[in-house]
Amino acid sequence: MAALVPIPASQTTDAAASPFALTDSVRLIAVPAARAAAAITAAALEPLLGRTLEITEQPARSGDIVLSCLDHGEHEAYTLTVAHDGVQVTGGDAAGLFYGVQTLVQLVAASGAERHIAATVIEDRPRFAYRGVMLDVARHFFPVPVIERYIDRIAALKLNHLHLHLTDDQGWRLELRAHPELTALASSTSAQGDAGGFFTKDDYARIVDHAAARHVTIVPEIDAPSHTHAISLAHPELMEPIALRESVMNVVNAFGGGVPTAGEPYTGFAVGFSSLKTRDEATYDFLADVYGELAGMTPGPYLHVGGDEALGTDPADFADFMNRATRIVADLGKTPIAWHEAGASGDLSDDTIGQYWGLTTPAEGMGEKARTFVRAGSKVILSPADVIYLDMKYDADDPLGLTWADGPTSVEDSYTWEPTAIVDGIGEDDILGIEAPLWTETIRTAADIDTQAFPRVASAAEIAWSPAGGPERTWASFRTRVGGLGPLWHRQGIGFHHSPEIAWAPGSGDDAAADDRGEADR
Ligand code: TNX
Repeated sequence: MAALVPIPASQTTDAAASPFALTDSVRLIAVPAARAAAAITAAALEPLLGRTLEITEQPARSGDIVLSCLDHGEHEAYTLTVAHDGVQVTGGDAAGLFYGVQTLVQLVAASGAERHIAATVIEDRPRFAYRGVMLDVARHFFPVPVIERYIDRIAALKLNHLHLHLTDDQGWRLELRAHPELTALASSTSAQGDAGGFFTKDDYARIVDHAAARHVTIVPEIDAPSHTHAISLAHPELMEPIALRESVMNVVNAFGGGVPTAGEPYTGFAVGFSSLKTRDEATYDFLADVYGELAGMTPGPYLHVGGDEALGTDPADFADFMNRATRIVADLGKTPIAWHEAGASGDLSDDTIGQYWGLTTPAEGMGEKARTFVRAGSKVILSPADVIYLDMKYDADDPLGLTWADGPTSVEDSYTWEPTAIVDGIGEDDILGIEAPLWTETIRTAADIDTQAFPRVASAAEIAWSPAGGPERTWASFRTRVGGLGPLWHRQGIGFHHSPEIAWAPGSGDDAAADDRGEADR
């Protein structure tokens, strides 16, 4: 059976039936509603086939690939039927067809020199509605083409949300008409003293459109009240004095980057030293402007207000701040998302979604904070840092990445956890989904993103999409199936980490990486 990731909800294969042969006469048949999917199918299949594919509305002939879409079917679900005389992909809706096409691309990629695909019937639908990744463009900035490529690659794994961490101590990365001084004064550097950058409003619109065409929703985050040192470069009057607590100095001593200093860009890794003035109305006027303009630029339902690691903010002030910030967002017609610490605030907008970033075994109090969102009638997104943080090292001696979250995090670690087993009292129906964040303190280039994300982002995709407990939902199966994607990823130019844990198929490239790791004689 071909290697599919994420593994479908159900697949039956008749080993005795003749396979489908992808011959030179294959055409793509698509009704107008399936045109977008047909173009994506053609773009994905043509490099594999080495020729262009005809797309037509003509009645199908034997041997064609037929793409169609139900009028009122199940959101994101699809059926894919492969028989000797043709292939049919039927989406419950346009998103479902898009996912069916991604499955077809994996089947074709695995079809070998003979281009034979075994007869099969796949009926598939996601486990969780929210299947996300986060990219921190504040610690290091990445331009639009890099973001678009990441969107393409995650969408191919049936992930459907990209959370952009747009602001932090190290930079403000989104141009706003109401406050152009933020990007003018606070975007020119990144962590480690690297060059910065920002998205213009046009850039952001391009990202949103590119994502929408691949059924990916952009979730923008303006982190506050801490992680806000960049704001101080443009609006020192909104900021409390820098709080140089012991934990800040420990990070400064371990990683360098200097002591955070008022009026100067920060390029180190310390957290929790900055805070907006939470008792000053000017802060809320500023946030109302920022959220208002951002909401207008963002067609998706969510706006992330941050709320993590406000270590220098008084707890009562933090609570008041989060209560007000989530209400401003809700009043704009958006659903607020906040990191789980905000669960302690007591009077958040009821619809606020909590994002849990503790470990798979919650430390004291963390589970309780996450449960408050559920008690208010809302849901949580799970990002347990010790298994899904893509910025953790794979191995202790990796040049990239951090280790604070019980790292290193092997590919097996990233795969072998169950969302309903993390926080007591947070079960299947309380979980909106899962998200794999990539914080970028040590991640400086597009190639670094590839290395850290692939293959572990495929673990996140399978946990988010595939039903728990299926016969193939095992590490033994996954390490072979992901290995089967190696040649496709290699052809697509993804510089994935050739982890020795994975059974990479021939053609996955970069055998030298295995040699470097002393795996040559395996
Ligand atoms: C914790 S997790 C952070 C980030 C860092 C990350 C590094 C969370 C909500 N905050 O500020 O970048 O660790 O792994």
